[in-house]
Amino acid sequence: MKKKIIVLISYLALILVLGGCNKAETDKAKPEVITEEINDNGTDTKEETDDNGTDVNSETAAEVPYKYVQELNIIDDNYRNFYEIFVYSFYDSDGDGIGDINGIISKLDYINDGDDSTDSDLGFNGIWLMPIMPSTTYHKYDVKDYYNIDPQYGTLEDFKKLIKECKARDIKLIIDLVFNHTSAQHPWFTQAVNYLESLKEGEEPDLTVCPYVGYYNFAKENNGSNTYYRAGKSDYYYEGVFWDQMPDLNLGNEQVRKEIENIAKFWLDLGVDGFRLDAAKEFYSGEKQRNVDVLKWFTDYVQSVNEDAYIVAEVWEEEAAISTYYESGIPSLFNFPLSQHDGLITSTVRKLGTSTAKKFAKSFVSLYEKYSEGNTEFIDAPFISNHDTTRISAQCVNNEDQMKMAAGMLLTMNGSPYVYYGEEIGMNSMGSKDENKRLPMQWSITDTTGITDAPEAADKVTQKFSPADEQMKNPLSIYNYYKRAIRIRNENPEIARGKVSVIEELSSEDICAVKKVYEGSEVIIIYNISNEEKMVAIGDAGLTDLTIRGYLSVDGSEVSLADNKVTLPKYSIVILK
Ligand SMILES: [Ca+2]
Ligand SMILES: [Ca+2]
Repeated sequence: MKKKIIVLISYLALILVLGGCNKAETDKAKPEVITEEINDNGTDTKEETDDNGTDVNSETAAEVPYKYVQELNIIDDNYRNFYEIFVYSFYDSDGDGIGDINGIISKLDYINDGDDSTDSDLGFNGIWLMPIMPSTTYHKYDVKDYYNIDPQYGTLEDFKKLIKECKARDIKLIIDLVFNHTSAQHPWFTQAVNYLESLKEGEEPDLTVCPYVGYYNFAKENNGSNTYYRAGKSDYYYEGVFWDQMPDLNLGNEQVRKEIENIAKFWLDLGVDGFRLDAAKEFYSGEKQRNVDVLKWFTDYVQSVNEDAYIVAEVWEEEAAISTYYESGIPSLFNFPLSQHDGLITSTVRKLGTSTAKKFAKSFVSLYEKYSEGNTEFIDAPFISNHDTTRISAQCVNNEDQMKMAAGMLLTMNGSPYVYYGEEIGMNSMGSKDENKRLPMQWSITDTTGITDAPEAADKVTQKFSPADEQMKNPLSIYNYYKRAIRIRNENPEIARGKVSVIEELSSEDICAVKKVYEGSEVIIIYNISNEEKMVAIGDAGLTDLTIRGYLSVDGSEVSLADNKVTLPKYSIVILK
């Protein structure tokens, strides 16, 4: 029996529940938590909106058979499964409404508890923290001090504890490092502007008196550019590609490079495993080769400190440009062509345009070939969504089957996939406003402990899918889909590291079949990217004597293999070996 509960926590009620946690913050937009209908297993029954015909109930949920759990086979290298955390919205440990470092520590067991004998975590073995350094904004991409933790998030002592806890779980921890620009309140910038303001008419700046003038891109003319702003009351303008409060650093200045090296060394010495570099395309806007040179210098420096350090950069570009950036020797670049609503994964799942399953395989193999031209050792960094994009729920218009399928495709890609916090429970974003893509992690509706306030400018966004605590109890939830997908990845190192080829004779509009070979070991991955059951005669491709290593299905249906024929339920993925 389904017991339907209408849970509606209004703005006012939420404030009542949170009690004294928010004192001066009552003007902040709170996420309106509305879960339309929840049965006693926590499954969103979605009576009117379910266009998939999924009949999910606790009876079937409790009996989902799965007999393919394998031993974990995790290799200690830079092929990882990363979880991207926006600290502000993740978990609040001290009741001030803002997520913090101690909040992450208290939720590490959710990400990876470091104990293979239990099955209570998601299994991520990498974490990317969005910026944690002192800043003027909620998102903290404008850094005021590169050697500390923003007081909203905690202290360096808290951060050292987080590093220790991550190491105990074999989680690699990388942090966002923003050096295209600083905050306009960084002392380098304020000193430079003060100095320029002090110059007499016609007097030229003397870098031996104020070296910080050389740290930024000051000019006497703005040349009609809309990225140059007047520097205080001085006669000078400065470059701020993103915002007037984010002055761009002059990365050609040797002193600036030395500062950045010192900053990187500081964090590496604390124990971080590497960095995510923000806005690498804007180091020198429009000058690709100079940006490649910056990445090469930074990568060489970081790996001279720690040869195993890992770096991934944001280069929001198409495949040819990304390939060129790989010439820097940087280990990873985000695979933007796969991402977002019109990217390769979501457009294939939704069959947008001329997308087919076969083209999906051919396209990602061709992406890998292109990236290899830049660096044969590249580690792809696939993702579907991040803090700058719409969430997968929006990309798939809340179609749960397609959201799961997209996740399954991501988590069977080569390289180090990145999952943005909350995607594992299908969190919703709304529109293009950034704050609405960075909403509080929905841990629970009934227990508000640790749930953060929304960023101030966020709108009320209805969360369509159940919160984490409910989904964890439901074997057919999005959460449990992610968990199994990551588990399969952690069981089969070929998935991340194997040399890929498309099995053309088995691939079609709805079916995609690939082979991955890693150190002589071969797996076959077959995807049914359609809403119907499909039978694939693998014998037609000469594939015999294979067994099922694991599979993913969206509704608990089993994948079966008999007489060299695989039966794949709608939107399912099987790994054969
Ligand atoms: Ca807090
Ligand atoms: Ca720049």
